[in-house]
Amino acid sequence: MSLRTALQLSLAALLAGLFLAGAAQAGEVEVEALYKTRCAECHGAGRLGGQGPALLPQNLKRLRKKAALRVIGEGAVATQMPAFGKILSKSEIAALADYIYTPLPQIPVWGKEEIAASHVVYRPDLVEGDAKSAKPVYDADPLNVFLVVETGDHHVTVLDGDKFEPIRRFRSRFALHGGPKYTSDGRFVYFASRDGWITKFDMYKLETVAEVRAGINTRNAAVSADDRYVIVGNYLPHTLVILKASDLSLVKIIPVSDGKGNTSRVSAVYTARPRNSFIVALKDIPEVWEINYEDNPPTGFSGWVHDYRKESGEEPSSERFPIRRTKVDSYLDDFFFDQDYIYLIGASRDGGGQVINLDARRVVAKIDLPGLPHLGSGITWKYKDTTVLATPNLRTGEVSVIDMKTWRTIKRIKTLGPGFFMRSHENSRYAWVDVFFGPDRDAMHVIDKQTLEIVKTLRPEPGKTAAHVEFDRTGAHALVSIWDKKGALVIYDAKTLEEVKRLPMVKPSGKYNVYNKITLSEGTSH
Ligand code: DHE
Repeated sequence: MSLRTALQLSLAALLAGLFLAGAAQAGEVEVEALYKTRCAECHGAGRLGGQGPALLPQNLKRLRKKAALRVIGEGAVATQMPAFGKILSKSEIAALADYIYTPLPQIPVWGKEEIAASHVVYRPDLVEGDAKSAKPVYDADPLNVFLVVETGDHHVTVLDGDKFEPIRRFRSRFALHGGPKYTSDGRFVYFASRDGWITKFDMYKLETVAEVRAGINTRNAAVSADDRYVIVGNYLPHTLVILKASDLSLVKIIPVSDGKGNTSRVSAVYTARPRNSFIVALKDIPEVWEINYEDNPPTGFSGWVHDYRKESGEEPSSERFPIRRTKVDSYLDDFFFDQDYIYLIGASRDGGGQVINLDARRVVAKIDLPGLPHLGSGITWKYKDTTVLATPNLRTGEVSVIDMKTWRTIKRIKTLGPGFFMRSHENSRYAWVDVFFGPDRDAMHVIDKQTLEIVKTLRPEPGKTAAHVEFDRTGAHALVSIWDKKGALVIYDAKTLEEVKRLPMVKPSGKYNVYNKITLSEGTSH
């Protein structure tokens, strides 16, 4: 364990101790007993989740305590969460809220047995996919279908991308986060929830095939280029979990450690198709990992040594999934690849960007990136005789445009506030960026990719956050989310920038077009 982690844990333990001592002195509620009778059935005896979400500070980070008090008192709409306001006193509700924001004394175990016990195959007949001649159960072009994740009531809408009509709407796991990941032909898709659930869904039959809980607090998941494996990166516990993509059974758990006793959360894991590998950024160890998933990993390739297990003295259970570790200048929170997957462009929490050559295994350039760039939603396009990378910024109201030959910032486009998501399409002259934070969060900027100027600022629904754009297959339409419980999906003509259609939706967060994702369009996230 690193010194920083140790200090954090001791501080957390101290605070937890102070809280418990205070509560005991006040002789108020027996909060553990209260939790057991009122909450454990759905949220798990150990607060690790069950039918309801996990109630740990790490999983609740995005729910303010005030909102938690309200949910306990009033219940949550469109969920099984009942209202306890009439059964429990105000102090009991407050004690429960404090309790669920108190860290557990130690990182809970989520290993082989727990993962296997959570594994369910609902449709064994669909595990391998059925006949190659299989057809979707709907008429729409399966490659121009969108999945729209509606986080307001934890549902997903399958949307016809030609007619912009919903085909099916189904309940998802609680709090999906990150982009769902399609197999290379778009037939299946994998969702990851913040609570660690991975769901495999059949895009033709519109049925859930299998589910497994791969972690307690998960970052994201990726699918191998050969469609054989799904990898899951966790915050809790500090692991990477490799699953068989067909039925989601467990293949391997990789503890994330530097071999010297320091463990780390996973910032994110992505698939690097041309490299037949997964790339992993770590939050607490300044390293990038590359994990090869071929049956016969390249041998004459210098550095393809499973040095983590060698250093840690652990016996390798098999030589599959060798790890190649690259030291980086600081912890990576967020990153982005060039289209050839040779360079990784990373941003760290202390600011600035670094370019890592994945073949040379070293940092080759620094990038001038102020604030907190959100490289995860960076995009690229051809500009004059070069290719540029553009990224919004979570802290400052600007989009940085970087020349990928020289790694110099060639323009900082001022926006009305910090942005979260940026999008374009090969066939569109525009790039779209939201203004996610501040008084102008209902605004959406449209940038001309050749003049690098904002040409229009749309306000799809004044007063409500407009965020996250995705184009249809041909780039003719851009779909914008109105990020509100009484929200909508607003479809624009991508050339005239006029609204074409509006569909009511419940806080639609991201939307993901099958074709753009499986062809790794330069205008979208991968
Ligand atoms: Fe995300 C993607 C990290 C907060 C909505 N977000 C991602 C990815 C990462 C990430 C690493 C890429 C995963 C992938 O697609 O495989 N997100 C983080 C954070 O570190 C951060 C800032 C803090 C946290 O709570 O984890 C964060 N993210 C949020 C939100 O608060 C958002 C706005 C609402 C929510 O649902 O949680 C949010 N993140 C999203 C969305 C994507 C995403 C919609 C997928 C974007 C895409 O188009 O691919």
